[in-house]
Amino acid sequence: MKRSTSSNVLGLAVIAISLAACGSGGADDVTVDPSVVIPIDTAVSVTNPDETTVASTPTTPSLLATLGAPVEGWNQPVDLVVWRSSETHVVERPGVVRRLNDDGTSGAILLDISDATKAEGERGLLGLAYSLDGAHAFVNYTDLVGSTIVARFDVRSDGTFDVDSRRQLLAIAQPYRNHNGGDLLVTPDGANLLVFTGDGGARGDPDRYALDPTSLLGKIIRLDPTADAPEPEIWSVGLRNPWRVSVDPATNRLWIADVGQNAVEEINVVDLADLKGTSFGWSAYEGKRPYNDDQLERHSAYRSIEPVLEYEHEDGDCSVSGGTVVRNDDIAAVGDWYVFSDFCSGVVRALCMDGGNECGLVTLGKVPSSVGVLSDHTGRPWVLSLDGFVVPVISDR
Ligand SMILES: [Ca+2]
Repeated sequence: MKRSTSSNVLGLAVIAISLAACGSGGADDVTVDPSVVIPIDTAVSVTNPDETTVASTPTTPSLLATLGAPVEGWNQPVDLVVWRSSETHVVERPGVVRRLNDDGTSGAILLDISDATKAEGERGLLGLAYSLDGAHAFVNYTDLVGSTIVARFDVRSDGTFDVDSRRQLLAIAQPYRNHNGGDLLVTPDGANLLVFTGDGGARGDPDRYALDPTSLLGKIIRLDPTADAPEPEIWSVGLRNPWRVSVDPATNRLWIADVGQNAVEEINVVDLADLKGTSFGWSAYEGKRPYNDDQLERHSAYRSIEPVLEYEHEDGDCSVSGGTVVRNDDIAAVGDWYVFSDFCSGVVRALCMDGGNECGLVTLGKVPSSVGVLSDHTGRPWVLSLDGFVVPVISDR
């Protein structure tokens, strides 16, 4: 999907002239209605299929990106993580981590814990993160009774995991089968391992865990990545089922896609430096809509983070899959473009944010059963499909 200054202005100029031509009836007699002509240095708005606008000036945010060819041969890929800034590894939900080759094919197996987890429903090996030096890996999976486990492994210089080095850092009992969250990341300063948990499941947060300060469900939990027995520290509350998170290294902002209940999906952005003490609202709110009134007081004790984007369950959309900001020299981008998808509709979209303001929303294509869009070590985003393939986001030039 192209969104560039030149094509937008050109399109408008053609429309302006043809309208004038229709009115005048002859090429020799073309007069251009000044009210239709839009000077090139004036901001104009172009409505796109998602009913949002893209401002069109020489400094306009723009994105020249599309979807490449799918690459098959994967088994339920759900996470994609950069190792040592030089390699990219992919998590397969049944319990395997493999290297991503440059062409998108699956490379060597680096970890296999398929005997410790089971991929069913929303369970399995769900997340992976590395220490900055790549010497340690942190994984998040559901064990054979469905509890959430965060464990650490030593990583050898060839990228393979030392399975005997496994150390369990955190275990959280899950009251229901769904909403296990499962993402984790190490902050760019290397000082924090953040674990993202869901509200424990069922529907509507029946036991009110998400804003309960005594529960580890529905939270962002900070662990000391260097500790053998880290004390969990709650940094944020109010998440329902955060599904794929990422940090934009250019801005140090954390992007969280949080799956909604029956009405709205949402995307949240927060500076990592401002994360501690925040609430993402659930289950006092679903998106910006009040949900459980009895939770409003709990939510008000925190700094509220409202979604930068919410979209309704319509036209097949029903479950957001985050999401990464495009930072790749091959893909022409002006501005901060966050690429994400919806698992139900498969639609892959890019959202432009300028500070706190939306500056565009475009559709790149469709990937069935898309469970995430994440950047490799070159900054290229890949769309992961639970159906067993990956799709690169490529230049549309
Ligand atoms: Ca929220």
